[in-house]
Amino acid sequence: MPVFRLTYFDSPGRAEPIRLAMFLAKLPFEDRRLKFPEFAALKEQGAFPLGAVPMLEVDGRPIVQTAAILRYVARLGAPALYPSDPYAGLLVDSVLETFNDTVSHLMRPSLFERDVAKKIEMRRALLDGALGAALRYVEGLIGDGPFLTGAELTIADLVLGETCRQYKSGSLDGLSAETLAAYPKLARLGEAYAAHPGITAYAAR
Ligand SMILES: N[C@@H](CCC(=O)N[C@@H](CS)C(=O)NCC(=O)O)C(=O)O
Repeated sequence: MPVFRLTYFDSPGRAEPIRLAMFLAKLPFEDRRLKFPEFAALKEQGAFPLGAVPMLEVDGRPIVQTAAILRYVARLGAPALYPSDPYAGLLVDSVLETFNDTVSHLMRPSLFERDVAKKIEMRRALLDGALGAALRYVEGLIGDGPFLTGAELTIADLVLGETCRQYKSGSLDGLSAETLAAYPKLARLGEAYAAHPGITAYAAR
């Protein structure tokens, strides 16, 4: 097995689904968590191929792009995390792109807004617009549940489950359990995710 080092900030963000997937896949890895000044200094030195993290070093070779890393981890150690059925795989990939690309870009300005009232207003506008559309889209993709493609947890559920957890935690002003209530399949997925034995084992480690 290669030697793995995952580099990210000391926060969940894009890295948490990767940390979870590696835990579920039983792949030992160094969980390197940088404070922002350390990240900035390393970025300046060219440590990150595209200037961003997460970055997974595989036997020292730096690899980036969250969704690609997630699929690699699933292929390597936890096949159930990525469906063998092509259509189910399409749903998983579409959800990953929706969150890693569309939703991340939408959320970015409000993450940097320091005025809480403005932040909440920005998020209200997002829910009325493009973020609401993204959540409705994902809600429409979820079948009989509890997870995106059925009974098995996939890498897309790690992203969706972490999103639900964040909304419910109150850490994102303007996004809450109440927000999720408008998307009942997503809310139910979030509950099934929080109760999944692999996820509770990760939380208790
Ligand atoms: N397409 C990349 C985007 C990575 C990304 O935007 N990372 C952010 C953190 S979530 C970052 O490193 N930002 C700091 C910077 O760009 O200086 C992925 O999916 O992994």
